[in-house]
Amino acid sequence: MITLPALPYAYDALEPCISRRTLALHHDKHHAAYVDKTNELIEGTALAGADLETIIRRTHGDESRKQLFNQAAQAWNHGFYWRSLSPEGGGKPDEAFDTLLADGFGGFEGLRDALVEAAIGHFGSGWAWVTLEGGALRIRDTHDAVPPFCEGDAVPLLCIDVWEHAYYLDYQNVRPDYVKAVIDERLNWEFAAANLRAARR
Ligand code: MN3
Repeated sequence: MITLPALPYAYDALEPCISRRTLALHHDKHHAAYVDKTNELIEGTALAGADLETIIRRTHGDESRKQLFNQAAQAWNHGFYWRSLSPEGGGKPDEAFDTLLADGFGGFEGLRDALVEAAIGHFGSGWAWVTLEGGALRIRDTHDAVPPFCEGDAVPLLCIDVWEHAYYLDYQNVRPDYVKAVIDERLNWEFAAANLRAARR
């Protein structure tokens, strides 16, 4: 049985970047539906009782279980997305990232610009990610529901939901404004630092 994680902040905590209305619908309707459908699909199967990451890894690439993969992956992605944001977010990561940023992107601004470009440039529904791969930082975008750990050894550090439901009420079709507001004012670099420490243990 998969449960819907509570939002780690109040519905209005991310305003004005993300409105109370968007956050309430996104968590209580969209995310909740992915959790509910995952539970329906695993009931009475060998995956009942498995955690989301196990379900995702066991169904990835299996056309006959694509529906379950999509629902479980979206359930996982959204839990990660809520933690990738913070009312006190934005700004720059701490010094744990200095060498990684210098080596991979020539500094924080390089990574920021690459993340903006990936999130804006992704065609259709999907996700933009900051990942750790082979010991280096990388920016990725994935399509529809795919989490980055389904592609090689990518360890996700942060994500941005670029499905229209994440921003349409607040920004209509202007995805770039949503992306820049989230990155510059709400991205939770403390969460990224915790994920980085866990990946290096
Ligand atoms: Mn979403």
